[in-house]
Amino acid sequence: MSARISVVEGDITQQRVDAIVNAANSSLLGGGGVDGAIHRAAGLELLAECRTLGGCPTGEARMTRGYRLSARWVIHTVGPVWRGGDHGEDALLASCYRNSLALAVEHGIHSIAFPAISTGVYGFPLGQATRIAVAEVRRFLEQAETIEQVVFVCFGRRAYETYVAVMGYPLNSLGQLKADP
Ligand code: AR6
Repeated sequence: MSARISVVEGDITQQRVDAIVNAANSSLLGGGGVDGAIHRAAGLELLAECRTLGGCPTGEARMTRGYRLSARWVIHTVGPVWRGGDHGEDALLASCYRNSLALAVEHGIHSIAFPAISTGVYGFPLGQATRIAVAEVRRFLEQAETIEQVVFVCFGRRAYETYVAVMGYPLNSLGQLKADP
């Protein structure tokens, strides 16, 4: 099971996978953070296709082509804004992962990369978001045999170390992986 999930530190726009997931807002018309990076790398055709979609509610996902990205597809999902934790944030974040993976299965996607949805501008606490991400992906993969590879792409050392710890990999005193996952 864990052979199908990996954690890397880097930029999601550079991932060589079938689909990358975008942490979008409900307009789907671009923004800052990973959303801005994906739109910049994919080019203006991505925005043009997004305009045809009519937005996306929080917790759901929509798919477009990847245009100038090496990923053929972009799955846009809208994470919850953190409002203290009592506004359904956990369940909404979990549904972002499930709905993104369900779209991937529907479209025959074998490899998919996720950013840490909602943990930037939307303020979701990183540790809690990471536990939800890892649990949902693990659960989904138990019944989705067509997905061969899920990559968690961490932007920066802190996110990387959090994912590695939640995945249960041993780290040495320098915070490096002792062995490949
Ligand atoms: N590759 C991978 N991860 C990245 C990259 C990148 N190139 N750039 C940032 N991250 P955020 P959110 C990480 O703020 O919290 C946008 O304006 C970042 O370090 O991008 O879901 C949208 O339009 C953080 O860990 O998304 C929405 O309005 C994670 O991606 C709003 O932000 C998510 O941070 C969504 O907020």
